[in-house]
Amino acid sequence: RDKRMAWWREARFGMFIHYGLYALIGRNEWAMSLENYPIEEYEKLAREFNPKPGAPREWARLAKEAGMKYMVLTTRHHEGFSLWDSKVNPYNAVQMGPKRDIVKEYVDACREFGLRIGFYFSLMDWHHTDSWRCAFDPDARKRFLDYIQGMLRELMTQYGKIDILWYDVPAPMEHWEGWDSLKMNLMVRELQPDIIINNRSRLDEDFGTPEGHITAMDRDWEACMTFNDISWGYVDSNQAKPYSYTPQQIVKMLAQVSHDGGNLLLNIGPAPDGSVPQEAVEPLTSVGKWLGQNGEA
Ligand code: FUL
Repeated sequence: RDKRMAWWREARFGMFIHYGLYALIGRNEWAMSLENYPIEEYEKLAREFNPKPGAPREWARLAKEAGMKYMVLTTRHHEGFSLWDSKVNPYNAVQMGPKRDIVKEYVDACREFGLRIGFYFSLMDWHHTDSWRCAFDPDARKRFLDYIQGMLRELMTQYGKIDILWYDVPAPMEHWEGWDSLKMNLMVRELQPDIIINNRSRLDEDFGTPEGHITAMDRDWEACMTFNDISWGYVDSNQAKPYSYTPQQIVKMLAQVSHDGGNLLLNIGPAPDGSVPQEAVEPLTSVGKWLGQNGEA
């Protein structure tokens, strides 16, 4: 473990990107659930989803400028829409919407800018028909796990070397055995021997993930924080007030994680066309300059 964790323990600073159909709603990445969207209604968003060419390069360039060392992209959030070319999940960005593999564009951009590559992957899925039934119906559970493991296999084989797997929200099964996480993560490590896995598959694996607060843990840990306070997805300023951090606040968070031995994964929610909101661009650019001047970038 020490060997695979070495780069990560020195990295300190990464960019989290929450990008999906919820960007088009502009309120919260939980909108589908919070606002009770019927599935067919929500699916219509996929038709309008159209990131501008080169958007992932913009994210990577900004991350590099800010002094970040790695990125983690929501390859599929709770809404269930896959940003990659998936055979297992036809609800994806190659078959619908932009007809482009956004994960591939993202991976290429990370490599171009010399950033380590992380995949966020939600276990909970509001779109799949078995997603709740799987908690009590063994047949549904089998179908759902095949679906989850099939998608993971695609992500772990279609894009070359991947550095981080960032699971999220293991609902509805309440125990790792329900998810068959031991087998699932063994498969992941077989396909990606050096990958680092977080603690959200109901198994502890490589690092802890305090969310929305910076609290040291007595193990490897990474605090994730977001520009929009309670939202991780894009917040449209006509609907709600986007919240920003000042460069000073970011530097302070970085000092705190460095002091307490953790990492900071700072989140941006790109706009519907994939561009980074100004509220994030300005402070991140200043932080990069500040770090550069202090010889750390
Ligand atoms: C949470 C999710 O439910 C949020 O939408 C977000 O992705 C955050 C990082 O993790 O648990």
